[in-house]
Amino acid sequence: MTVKIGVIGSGAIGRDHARRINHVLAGGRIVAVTDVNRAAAEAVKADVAPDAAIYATGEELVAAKDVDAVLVTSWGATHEQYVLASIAAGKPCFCEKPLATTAEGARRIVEAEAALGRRLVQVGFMRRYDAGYVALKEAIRTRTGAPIMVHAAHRNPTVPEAYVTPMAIHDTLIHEIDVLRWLLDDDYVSARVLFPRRAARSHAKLRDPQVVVLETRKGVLINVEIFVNCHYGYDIQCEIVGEDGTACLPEPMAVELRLGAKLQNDILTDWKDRFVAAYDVELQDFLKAAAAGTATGPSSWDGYVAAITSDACVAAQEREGAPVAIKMADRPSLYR
Ligand code: NAI
Ligand code: ISE
Repeated sequence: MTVKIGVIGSGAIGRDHARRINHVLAGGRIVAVTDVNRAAAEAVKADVAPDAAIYATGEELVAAKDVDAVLVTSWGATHEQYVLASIAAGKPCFCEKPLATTAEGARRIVEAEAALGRRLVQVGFMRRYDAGYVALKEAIRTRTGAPIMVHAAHRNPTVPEAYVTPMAIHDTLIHEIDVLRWLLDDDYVSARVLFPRRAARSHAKLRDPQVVVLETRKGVLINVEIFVNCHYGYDIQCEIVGEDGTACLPEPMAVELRLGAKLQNDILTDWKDRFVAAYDVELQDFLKAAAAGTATGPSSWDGYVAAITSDACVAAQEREGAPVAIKMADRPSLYR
């Protein structure tokens, strides 16, 4: 079966996901695109999705008879309305992170899906599909013994001028928030944020870098450095310290060079390249489940937990160094 997909938001990642569905993966076809900037939708149609009809709004696209499933890749603040529309239409929906920009918004999605009683939503937490993180999870299960601490880093070479301090949480740390609770099979109970001196490439509205300390229900202490203007590359690090040993996220494959009296290899500079294979696998998974009229993988509940945790981390930024408690609603049985 070929799942007919509509894409809402055809910017950087919308275009890339449309490309992979039409040109890399099996089982899906882009039949509809919409973007508030019509030129962006037209460019995606011209470049990667020639069969797509262009719709004026996301709501019309969701309602279209020939759209079987929806990809929400517009700006974060618009995700909730399209995910709710997809659930109301009974159509599987892949939503890029964040599921919603407020915990209440994510909760509304959880409640709508739970009321339906069937999973329709997959959130774009692609790291769960990255071969390195999958191997790390297996090492925790079979080799390191129970985890005690996690040391992680999320470094971007640069971010746009409009990127401000809370975005380090909502836009960037959110990947660690999801993947670390999945790796540890645990949940968070508190967050703290510490700031060293501001790096020279930062600006008045961005305190960069910062360190987030998360504590889990099982007593694991996690520290994540977020440094979004690190300049030298896109660098994701994760080390688990367990009872019997440690395990590190593998580096992406890179040719080792001996040049000019130096042993060296290149570091990637773009998230698109760092997680290219993971994006392929997550969307292949989405197509497979959508063909059966459902969704698997990171759920609305995971999106809700990420939203609650993000809010606590932003509150912790404002209370520099002081802990902020993280409290969840009860988990509906659909997500147990
Ligand atoms: P972008 O700005 O390049 O593209 C977003 C597009 O959505 C723009 O073309 C904009 O005109 C359109 N748009 C905004 N509101 C809309 C609406 N109501 N209806 C239709 N179109 C609308 O942004 P980018 O980088 O593609 O990010 C999009 C989403 O994907 C964000 O939520 C972001 O957090 C997420 N993302 C996820 C990544 C990952 O690693 N999983 C990587 C990059 C982005
Ligand atoms: C971007 O939106 C992403 O999701 C990337 O994976 C992340 O590394 C980056 O910091 C975000 O801005």
